[in-house]
Amino acid sequence: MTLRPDFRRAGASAFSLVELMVSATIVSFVTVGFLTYMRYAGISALNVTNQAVYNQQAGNAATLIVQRTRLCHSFSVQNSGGTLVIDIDDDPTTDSDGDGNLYNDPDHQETFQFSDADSDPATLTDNTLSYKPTATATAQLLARRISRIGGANYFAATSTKTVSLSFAVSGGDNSARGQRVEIISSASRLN
Ligand SMILES: [Ca+2]
Ligand SMILES: [Ca+2]
Ligand SMILES: [Ca+2]
Repeated sequence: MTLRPDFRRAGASAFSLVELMVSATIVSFVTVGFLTYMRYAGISALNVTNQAVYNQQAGNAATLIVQRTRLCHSFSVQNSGGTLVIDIDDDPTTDSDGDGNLYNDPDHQETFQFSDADSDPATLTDNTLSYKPTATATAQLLARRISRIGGANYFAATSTKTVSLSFAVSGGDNSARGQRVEIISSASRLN
């Protein structure tokens, strides 16, 4: 007896149309799953990057306010807590106001100001924090999309030496999801 391979059965065991359709469906599911993962991984990475930017922006602004306030010899909170004006003595060897104190001269003023052009706190686009290094200097933008934290004023003098600081910077001006960083701090003058 001679044994021969069954080529007819071998041909019948190749992929059928149904098997091809099932495998194609599985490949489609895997592809869609991978693309979905990549999309949300990209969004997540973007959110992390944006949050870092907001953190840095808010932190830098707060640090500048604290550092400059430490150097002033007096300050005033104006505009219902929206403006902080600090008085700086530029020359400790000169008593420019002639009162016998070398360190209390109003040689120049610096201004930190929270602005809301449309007077609507809910529209964040025009809510800004700016800094003027002198009374006549052009205002520098420190942060955008500012809002209050609760009902607290941005600035509040807690004593003649210390001013409290409270503000939030929110995201949302691009495709990333809404993010927010809150700054609650205080600044004290050393002079
Ligand atoms: Ca002086
Ligand atoms: Ca003086
Ligand atoms: Ca507004």
